[in-house]
Amino acid sequence: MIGTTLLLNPWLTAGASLRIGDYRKNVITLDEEMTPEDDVTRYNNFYEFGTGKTDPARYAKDFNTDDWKITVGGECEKPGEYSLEDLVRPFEIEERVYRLRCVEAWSMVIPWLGVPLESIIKSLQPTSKAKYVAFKTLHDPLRMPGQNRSVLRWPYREGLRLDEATNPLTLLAVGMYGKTMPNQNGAPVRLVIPWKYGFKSIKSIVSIDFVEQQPETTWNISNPREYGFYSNVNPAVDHPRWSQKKERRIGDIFKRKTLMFNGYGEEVAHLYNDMDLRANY
Ligand SMILES: Nc1nc2c(c(=O)[nH]1)N[C@H]1C(S)=C(S)[C@@H](COP(=O)(O)O)O[C@H]1N2
Ligand SMILES: [Mo]
Repeated sequence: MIGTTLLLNPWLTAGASLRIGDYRKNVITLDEEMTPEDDVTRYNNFYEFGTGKTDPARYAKDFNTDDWKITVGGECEKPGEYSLEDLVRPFEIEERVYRLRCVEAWSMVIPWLGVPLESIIKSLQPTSKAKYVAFKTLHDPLRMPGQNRSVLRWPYREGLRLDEATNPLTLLAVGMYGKTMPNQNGAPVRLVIPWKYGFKSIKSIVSIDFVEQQPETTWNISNPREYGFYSNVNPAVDHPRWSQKKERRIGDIFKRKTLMFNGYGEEVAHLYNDMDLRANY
């Protein structure tokens, strides 16, 4: 038994913000300055821990993510309850530097650590009926005090079309800046979908479901006119209450132009060839 224990990758269950030893460095990089780690871990959106930008860092401090489980269900050949390690361990952890563009018109550049979601999905063997993938965040008001208020309908839910979920850019992230995921950034495991507004990148995931119909998503339910299912970064489609043409990179003084698909058009524009991106916002 001791032998088996030693073979386990110790970092995933050992608590947040520990150094990760084995990962492939710089698999995807950017010729833009990285946002300082202090900003990325102190300016957050994570409504489960409060709606203020500094609430998550403060109120998620003692969030315990040991023995994290993910329930996989729906249209796939390998449903079941998995430990995070069992799901992720078969694959090499990659470092990828991506832009993150929040729908609120600020942005960051973050060096994530994670596994392509595509690899995980392949291992779960979706059936031919699977057209979408639905994700849920943990729902536990005792551990997530923000859930005692009904600012959103809990648990936080997100979804992607299967071809978006298996696009090589979509990352199941387990860390950043060479360490495991800080609690306030979505420990121990979250999505990162760099060409979509930040709210699609759901944190602290406890379930993955393969489904036939487009799943309900939290922000879309909360305000369908303001937050669409697709929510691709698009400077040509304004939010009903503000422009999306520009963004403030955290740390900068002047605003910069927002790029179509957040600058990832080469990799993802083909996914939307037949779609009206104004109607399918
Ligand atoms: N479960 C959950 N996931 C979430 C959110 C949230 O409130 N709850 N906020 C989203 C929003 S609006 C953004 S911009 C990003 C912020 O990620 P960061 O705090 O790591 O920068 O997380 C997204 N994922
Ligand atoms: Mo956001």
